[in-house]
Amino acid sequence: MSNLVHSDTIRTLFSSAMSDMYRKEVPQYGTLIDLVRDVNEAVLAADPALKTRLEAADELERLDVERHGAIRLGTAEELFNIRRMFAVMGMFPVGYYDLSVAGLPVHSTAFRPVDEAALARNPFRVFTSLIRLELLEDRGLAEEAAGILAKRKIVTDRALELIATAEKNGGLTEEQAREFVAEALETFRWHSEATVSANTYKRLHDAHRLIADVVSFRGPHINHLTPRTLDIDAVQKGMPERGIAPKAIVEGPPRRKADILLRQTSFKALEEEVNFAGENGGNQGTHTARFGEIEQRGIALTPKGRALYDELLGKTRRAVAVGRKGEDASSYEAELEKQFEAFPDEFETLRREKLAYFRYRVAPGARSDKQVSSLEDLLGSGALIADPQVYEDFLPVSAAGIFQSNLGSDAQSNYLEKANQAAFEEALGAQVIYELDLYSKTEADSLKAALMSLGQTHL
Ligand code: OOG
Ligand code: NI
Repeated sequence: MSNLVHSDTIRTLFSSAMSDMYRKEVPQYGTLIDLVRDVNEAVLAADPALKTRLEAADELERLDVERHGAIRLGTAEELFNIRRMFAVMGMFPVGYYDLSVAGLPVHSTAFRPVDEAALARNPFRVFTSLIRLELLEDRGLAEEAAGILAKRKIVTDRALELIATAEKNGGLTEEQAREFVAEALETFRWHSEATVSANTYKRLHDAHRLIADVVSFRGPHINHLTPRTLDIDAVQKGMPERGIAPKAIVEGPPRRKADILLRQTSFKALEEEVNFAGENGGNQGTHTARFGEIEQRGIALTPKGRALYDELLGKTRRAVAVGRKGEDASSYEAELEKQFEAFPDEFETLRREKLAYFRYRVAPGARSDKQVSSLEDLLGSGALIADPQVYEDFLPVSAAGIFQSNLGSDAQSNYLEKANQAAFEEALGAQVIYELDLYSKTEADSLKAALMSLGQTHL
């Protein structure tokens, strides 16, 4: 069927519809987008070499559309249907994140495009968490919560029909795609009408704020959208000047010359008016869930690089813990910088030491002449270029920090892990893709193609 639109097109329609909706729902998000645009423009103007590199690697165009969002789901069935919904938009579950390490009763994946062309067109991702009622101590409350969740339907009937159509026909027509996006948006909309009474809300909230956030509403409201910046420290600094209160520290690695993985910061959740269910039209209250976040993405690390990252971050966190109100934030930052002196800060070294993933390409105009004896010779001669591969995924410790700060605390804590990937995949109805396989395949394939076109297949 040639009249089907590409899933990338549906994702782009959807991500821009989400952005418009969120801007209306959370005006501070619009302010943040403006700040990020100003910072990105200033960075590119001050660093023409970076601009050239991003342009050559096809990174510049997607910078403005780059966003991720997050939702929290209540049941296995919800996760199952959300997976089917995202598949229509070319987004698949990548990675398993165990947030119980931070004492949070959720585990998560990220729905995102996986192939290179799709990522280059629009990398929109949604960090998706499933609540784990089995980790609640109060079994009675857990059962009550499960009962409330069993009654709601988060995907509209029409969206379910269109999902089935897409599954059957391998896609949607343009008209169907537009209707699908409008229907899908309904799932992520904020509802100020709670489905529970103020009293039930309070009991859920006392058990865990996350539980109240997931269980008390009709659907999994999108809780943030995140633009990508080229200088997160400038955005962190610029937020208070525009009336936005950032969390105490930037999560992830410290500021470096050669950016690695992911750095993230957020502004605190808004207090929103809620109408609780009950007699006489219920009663008013408030709920805090929705916030804004900014990310700066660096190079993806190999298992060896990731092990070094985890080790240095662990050392930092054992040495200094940021308090609830952000106490000790500056000693934490100083410690982080000190620990990460052990992480090479040149892309060249990261490549030689196999700490990070690259994508290879032939230099414009490079010819295949005589055979060379090593890859280093080809790179040295300038015929072959290694571009850093952007890390497209998330980090569990950072994600926990973002969660915490929006649950009202900057406190850092470490708990025992209770990962259960098998249960998560059972609910999902599919296996999650192991993220590092994607980067290593891109590296291997790009190298093979470049060597082929340079006539150096013996390497
Ligand atoms: C998700 C928090 C994690 C990220 O970017 O790591 C996150 C949530 O609060 O639901 O968004
Ligand atoms: Ni996020």
